[in-house]
Amino acid sequence: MSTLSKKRYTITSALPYANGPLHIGHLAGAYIPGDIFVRFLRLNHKDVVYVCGSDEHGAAITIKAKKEGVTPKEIIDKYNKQIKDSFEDFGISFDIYHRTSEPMHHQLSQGFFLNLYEKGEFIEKFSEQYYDEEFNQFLADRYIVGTCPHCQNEGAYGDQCEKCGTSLSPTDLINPKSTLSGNTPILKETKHWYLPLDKYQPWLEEWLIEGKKGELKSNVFGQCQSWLKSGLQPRSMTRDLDWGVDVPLSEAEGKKLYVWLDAPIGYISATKQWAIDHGKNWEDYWKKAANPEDESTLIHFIGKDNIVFHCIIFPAILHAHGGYILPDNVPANEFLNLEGDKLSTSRNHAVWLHEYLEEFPDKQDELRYVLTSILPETSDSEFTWKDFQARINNELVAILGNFVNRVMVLSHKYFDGKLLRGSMFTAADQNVFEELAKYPGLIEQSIGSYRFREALSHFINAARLGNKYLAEEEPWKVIKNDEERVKTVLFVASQIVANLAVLAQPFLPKTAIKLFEMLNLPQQGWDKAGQVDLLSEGQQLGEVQLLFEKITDEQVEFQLNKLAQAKIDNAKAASVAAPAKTNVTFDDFMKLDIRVGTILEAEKVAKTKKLLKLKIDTGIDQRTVVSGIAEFFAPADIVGKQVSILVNLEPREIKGIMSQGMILMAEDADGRLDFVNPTSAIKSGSTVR
Ligand code: B3M
Ligand code: ZN
Repeated sequence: MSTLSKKRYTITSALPYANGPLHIGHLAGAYIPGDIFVRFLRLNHKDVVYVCGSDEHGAAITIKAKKEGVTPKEIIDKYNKQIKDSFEDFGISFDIYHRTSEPMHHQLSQGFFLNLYEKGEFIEKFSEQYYDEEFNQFLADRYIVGTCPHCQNEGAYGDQCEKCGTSLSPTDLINPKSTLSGNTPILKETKHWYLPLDKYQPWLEEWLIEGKKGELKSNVFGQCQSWLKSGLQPRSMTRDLDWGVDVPLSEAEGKKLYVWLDAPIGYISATKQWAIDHGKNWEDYWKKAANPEDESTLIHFIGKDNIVFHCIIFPAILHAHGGYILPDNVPANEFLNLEGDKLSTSRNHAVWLHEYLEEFPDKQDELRYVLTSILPETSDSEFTWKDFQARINNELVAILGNFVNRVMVLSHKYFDGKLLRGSMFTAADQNVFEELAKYPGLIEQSIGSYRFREALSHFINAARLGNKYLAEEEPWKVIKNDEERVKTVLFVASQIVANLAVLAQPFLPKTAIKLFEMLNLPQQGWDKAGQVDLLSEGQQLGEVQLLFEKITDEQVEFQLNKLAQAKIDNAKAASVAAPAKTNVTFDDFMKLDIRVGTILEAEKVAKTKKLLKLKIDTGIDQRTVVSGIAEFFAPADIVGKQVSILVNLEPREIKGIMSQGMILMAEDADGRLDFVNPTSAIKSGSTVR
């Protein structure tokens, strides 16, 4: 049975962490695809609930709160509102936007935990976990970073490497560091409750690998396959944290549920709240039914970094609990890049939705259009402002906008906006109707297989068809000698506009509304798409409205400058001096014997890029020092220069040369070096204190 032929749907888009504003990468990942899909289902009169909400727990929130010096509650309230507004502005049509901080969600998550606990599903285990002694805190998830053992990414988190997508445990990290203090953590014992994913592995293989082969997108299937291949491990479902859902066991006081246990349950609690608000039964959308035909079809729209949680961990939880439906599909997108670089919140390399709306008010559909046409469906893709301009100017303005505008303006000019049938349809008219009738099916097929870029290109091709028809029929010329024919041409062209209004609805909701208004036609469902009698003879068209405007070079320039400025600001911020190291005693300092020396000889160390071999007069003796300054100083330029040299550093062998001491260098944040030396000549061997 095709994905689109079911009767009921439960559609989710990933719950964004309420710890910062949204950018275009979010929209392109989980929200535009989800929204197009849902709008399409609604147009087909399906019983559908589309849920989302803020993910308000976990280290993502507490770390941000600490950074801003406010409480986690202040963070979630602030960003929940901002995120919710952005979604609304861009027409992401959730039936409910919930919050995981709601008491109802806490209860439901605790209920899930207790259900599994009482069935004896968890493994209870004392184990050694990383602990930050300075902050008196266990370090899980985003509180700990280190090198990923799979891809060597140095910024992998304690629960996941966002670069290769692998799910990790803190103890998997190479060279772990606390993100609180930057220190290397110690190990300390603590008790946690583990979900035995290894136990569910055979079931997962059957359900996911055998059951969904050919159904899951290949990027999703591939990731799942490789995790299962490397063997699943038990995963802790509890954390030592002070923010989150309490573990509902008296012996677990002070512990919280793992955020990735409670967050997906957020989809269910959101549905529950929506059902309460709308007199529905939430179980219809989540529970198995006696007759599988009656069960809802569950689809999760997410970004690729969330695949493991939606394809493996959450299904395992639902399976262990029992009674729940499982995801039918998880059409995850890859990542969107921006102007040749990864989108980055911390480096402010992003197009923020709230800023876009200030700079381009009323251009929400334009951004939806551009992002849909570059969705990272099968591999990473890239947003550039030049491309944004080109797609809007050459497609939305030149094709869709131009066609609609000509039809409307000519109809008003020649016939006061009244639709008249005129003479008989010609072969060209029949032909264009036949062509037009193909598009709804094409779009449906693309949407049903989660190929939204392709679906959008069918839509714009339908507009192209209209443009071509008009260009060939040339009503502005024909009007001079055959008014009846012009009536017919504009009648046919208006039917095309009406079809475009129907077809635009999943992609460009605001534009679709404008089109219906211009036609004086109520909104139509998908069953009307492809029909060529949506408008009847005598129909009075509404007023001409401007659909799209060109994006100017100045606007592009402005955006590019803004990104360039962010780069500069970022570099400046990065060059702020590192905080002082911990204090040392005066006695410790006095142990260092630093002297003024003079460089007598300098030469490059063979086969190295950075090293110079220096002969230095220390006043005490003449000695050899190997120093990593070759990238900044040519040997010939530094002979005779005075330097500060630590003379009682233990000799070390570097590239086969015994280095006796170390010369002191000043180094800036960009790694540039300079000597630390007296401003006037002073006798070699003078002490530096
Ligand atoms: N909050 C993670 C993310 O934004 C996350 C998704 C939860 S979906 C249940 O990447
Ligand atoms: Zn990795």
